[in-house]
Amino acid sequence: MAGAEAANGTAAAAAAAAKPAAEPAAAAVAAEAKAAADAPADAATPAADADAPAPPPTAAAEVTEEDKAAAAAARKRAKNQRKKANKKANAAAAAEAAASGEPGAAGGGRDGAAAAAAAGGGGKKKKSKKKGPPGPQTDPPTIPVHRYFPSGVFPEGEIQHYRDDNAYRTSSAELRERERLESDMVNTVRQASEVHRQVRAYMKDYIKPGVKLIDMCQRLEDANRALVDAKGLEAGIAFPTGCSLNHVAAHYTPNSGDDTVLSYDDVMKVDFGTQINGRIIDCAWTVAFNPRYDPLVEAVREATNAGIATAGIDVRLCDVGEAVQEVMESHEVELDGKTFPIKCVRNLNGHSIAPYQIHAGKSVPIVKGGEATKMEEGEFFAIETFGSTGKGYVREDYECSHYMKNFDAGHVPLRLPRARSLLATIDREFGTLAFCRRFLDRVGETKYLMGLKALCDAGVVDPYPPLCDTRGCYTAQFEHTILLRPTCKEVLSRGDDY
Ligand SMILES: [Co+2]
Repeated sequence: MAGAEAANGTAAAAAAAAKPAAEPAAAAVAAEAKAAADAPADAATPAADADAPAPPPTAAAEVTEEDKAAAAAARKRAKNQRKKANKKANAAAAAEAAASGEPGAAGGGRDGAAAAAAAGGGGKKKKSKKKGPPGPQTDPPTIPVHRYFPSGVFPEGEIQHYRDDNAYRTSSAELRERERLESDMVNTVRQASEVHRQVRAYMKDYIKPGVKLIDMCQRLEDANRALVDAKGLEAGIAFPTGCSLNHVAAHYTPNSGDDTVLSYDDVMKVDFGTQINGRIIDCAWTVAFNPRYDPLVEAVREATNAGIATAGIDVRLCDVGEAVQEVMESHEVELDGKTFPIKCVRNLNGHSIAPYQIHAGKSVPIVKGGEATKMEEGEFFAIETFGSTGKGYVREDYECSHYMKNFDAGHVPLRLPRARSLLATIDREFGTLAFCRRFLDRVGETKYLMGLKALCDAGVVDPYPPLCDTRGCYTAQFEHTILLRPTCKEVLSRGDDY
């Protein structure tokens, strides 16, 4: 999820003005949608001290080679399983098209081998029993990731060592001891990371031109819930699935009735989150089928990695921004015979993360000239960068889908009964985590737009409308969640994909 520059009153006004032309034909009443856009979009990101409910420290858990191997094997099994399922589906479709009745799904020896490999790991295990190792992952996924880690220890992310004045941290026994106190919490967030990796691996086989975005989001969210073993606010989706297209950089997810279909020439940012005990993994990548966008996508991937490489304890936020911009703007992309410089989207940024708080107060700029505030030991950051062929500046536009309770809003008296009951639902289902209209639909809320508007007007809930650069341009994003451990920087959400 993107951090947008705070206090953007002008953007809200512009969005409201641009509204009528821009409304997608959703079920929403135009007046209600406009009202939502009129609500204060002022992102007063408070510096909240967020050491909320951390689990008590217990024995330190170490990731063994065995655990890593188990994780790799589980991923491989899942991949084989997906490949096999896809082949079967393709073969079945082909057979159907030929109307010959010949299934032809037996395929070659390779298919058989894949099937054997997929089944092999599990042997004759039954997944009906809670005990014992599970069989291969199903398609769609239904077996929680933790069942593949019977030790309860989840794989470490990518480790990057601190440099210069902080190089001593790598081998400090004292700091290592301090780290052990947090090992349960870190293991929890690693579990969320593993879920994120497996959800995206599953979705990468599914996301194709022609898919309806609302179906894609549904599938991704179902997979996320199943793999994390969702349970109320204890474990589940951390925020709505962003699938912003082209000049829309962030905060778009379909509302009900939105029939947008992904096309071969779209550039889509898939931004989704997983949380366990409020520990959020916020991680995103860019999907583009047409290879003409490769230079744009690569520029942003490199820029995000430059930001990650620069981040560290005592590093000034402005220095991360400068490093990102340096890399991003060393790239260009040619589209339709015209060369575009790739610009950083200067009013989008990364952000610190705290328990149940996606934007915890510190912004990580992606251009130079930002704040000199320093990153600190123990902090989580979402390092995310956005590149654009447009102006490199976003404003709010289109119908709003994303909302979130204001983390610092205390008790606010509400007169409207519908607002009060909606707030009760929000408190129960999402707490201070971000949600979207589809999530309200799914928990049985109907005709909630007026109540939602009242909550926004009262400042209890903030709307987060889509953030858009100029029409006709393309934007890309990559994002990872990192932890500044005492002895090293851990890129929690790193996978073999990005
Ligand atoms: Co984010």
